[in-house]
Amino acid sequence: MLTTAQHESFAHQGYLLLPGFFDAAVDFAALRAEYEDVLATAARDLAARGLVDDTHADLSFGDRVARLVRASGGELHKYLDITLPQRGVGTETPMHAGPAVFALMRDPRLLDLVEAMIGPEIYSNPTQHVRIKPPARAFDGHDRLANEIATTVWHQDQGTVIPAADATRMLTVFIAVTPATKENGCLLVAPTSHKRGLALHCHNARASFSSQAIPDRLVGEDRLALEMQAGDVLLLDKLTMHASLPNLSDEIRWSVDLRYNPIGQPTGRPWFPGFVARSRAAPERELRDAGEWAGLWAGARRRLTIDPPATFQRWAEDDPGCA
Ligand SMILES: O=C(O)CCC(=O)C(=O)O
Ligand SMILES: [Fe+2]
Repeated sequence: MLTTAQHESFAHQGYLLLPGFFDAAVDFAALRAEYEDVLATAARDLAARGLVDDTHADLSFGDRVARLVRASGGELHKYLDITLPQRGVGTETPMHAGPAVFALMRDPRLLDLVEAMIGPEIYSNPTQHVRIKPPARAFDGHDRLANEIATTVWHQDQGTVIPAADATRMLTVFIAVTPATKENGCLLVAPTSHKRGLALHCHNARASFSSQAIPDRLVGEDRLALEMQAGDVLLLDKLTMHASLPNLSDEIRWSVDLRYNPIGQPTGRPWFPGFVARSRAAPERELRDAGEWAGLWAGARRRLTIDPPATFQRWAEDDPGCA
């Protein structure tokens, strides 16, 4: 699946870009169709909740996302993402766990790639996102939303899971559903930064949502904008520092980022459900039913409504290194 040179490049650089891994027109057709429905349902639900005045059914997918995310004060993005939020989960908190996303997470070619990296006993880590980023101009005058949705601050994925998972071999798989360019907000990576270990992350004061960012001085000078075509896949080491640029184009930037780890290792988000994506040793343990997967998330939502985790964040907001 991967050449020795590719393995070596990942080990040295902390990332590996695989151009043309998927055929976007073919492989993302079901995902796109599913999201037409997700968006339509979200629009109706937001209107029913009184959060938007208009469902904007006449707009194209991308324009509709841009209009509704702004009008709903960011609430739309909960419906589009494939995880629950890190706080404030209630019985009605929306999220998406549908069959096309599930099929992508279990795609045999993708799992072959993951197997080449972490071995054949593969657990789908619940640290996972569908990101449909509207143009930044959709947020004009609404900086909080722009900072939360339109860009991603510098971070390491290991910093987004609890320390119990520090020894876990977690691999990030970033899938470009649309092109990701410098103009529309592609990823930035700091090559070889994974060799420096886990960096301090500080509270990001520009977002009301509690995200933590690596202070700029710790990122270093070497920053690479990784442009991707639709269908390209990027692997990231859990310690590679990365961020994203703002979307300054007129169209959405859409990606799916997934994580996998060997079965039995802590995911770092024990209150969210993962599943066995592939097991050569015990294939009967694989989860193959999208409905069951959605059920796991529904169960997590019920539990989180009653008993939310004390904290998701590793670093205290008043960490002395952040002063
Ligand atoms: O898409 C983005 O802006 C951020 C993606 C990311 O942080 C990841 O894939 O781990
Ligand atoms: Fe990340």
